[in-house]
Amino acid sequence: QTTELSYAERAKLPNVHPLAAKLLNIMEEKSSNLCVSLDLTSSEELLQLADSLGPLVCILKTHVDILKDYTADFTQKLQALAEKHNFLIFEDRKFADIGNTVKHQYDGGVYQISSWSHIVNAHVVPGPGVVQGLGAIGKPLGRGCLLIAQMSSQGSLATGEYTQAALKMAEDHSDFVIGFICGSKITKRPEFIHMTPGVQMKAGGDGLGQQYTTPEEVLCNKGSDVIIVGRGILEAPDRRTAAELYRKCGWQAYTKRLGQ
Ligand code: 5IU
Repeated sequence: QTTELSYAERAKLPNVHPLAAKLLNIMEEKSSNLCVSLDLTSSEELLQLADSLGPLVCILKTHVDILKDYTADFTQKLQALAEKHNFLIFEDRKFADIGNTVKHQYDGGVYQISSWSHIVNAHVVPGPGVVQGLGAIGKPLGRGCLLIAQMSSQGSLATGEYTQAALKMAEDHSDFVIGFICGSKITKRPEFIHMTPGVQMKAGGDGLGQQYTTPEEVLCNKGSDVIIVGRGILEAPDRRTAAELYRKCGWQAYTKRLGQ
């Protein structure tokens, strides 16, 4: 019988990445393992919702390239909200090129992602160069990266040996990689954080390959740490009420897992 560590205990582990520790402490403080995915096309709407849902979430996930009206002012304001409500920003950029190219994509271009996003993610298909390239930019800034070990979509090729290769890449670069996007826990090492998209109150799909699992299933049975919820909140009649329901459900499932 191994006893499961709490988020707070994991934050204190000697080998934990400082950003992972920060996230684990935020989760404990706010009683939230909810990452909201604000897949919206209007900056104003996104910022208003970030202000309203901020107190309920540990992470706010963006797709900055779907905004129709992006300006640098948007990221300034989002950073201010992250400070105000104590959440981390995760730009779901899914880098997937050679090291030299992802360096430019992370640091430069229109969005200058490294300057405002605490967390980014990457596909492991290019091999370790992708993490090394991103790390060259992100490490000096104290940023962290999630490796995509599995995907929530139907027919995903990220399975089996591919998933194991993602784990190995994370272990080899634990000074920058803080965890995984995955459907279920892939390593017992408590320093790594597992985050799972494709979460709604009812299992099912969206007709375009997305597959949904419930918060209880993801946190209790699959052993993941963070639920990522988009349309389950965005398409609810009252988004704040829905977010609070996901937060509460997620926290209850986590405490159940701890056996409390
Ligand atoms: N997302 C997934 N599955 C994945 C990965 C990312 O759904 O495997 I990697 C993103 C896509 C979207 C959000 O931004 O997470 C889920 O949104 P919905 O909860 O609306 O399906």
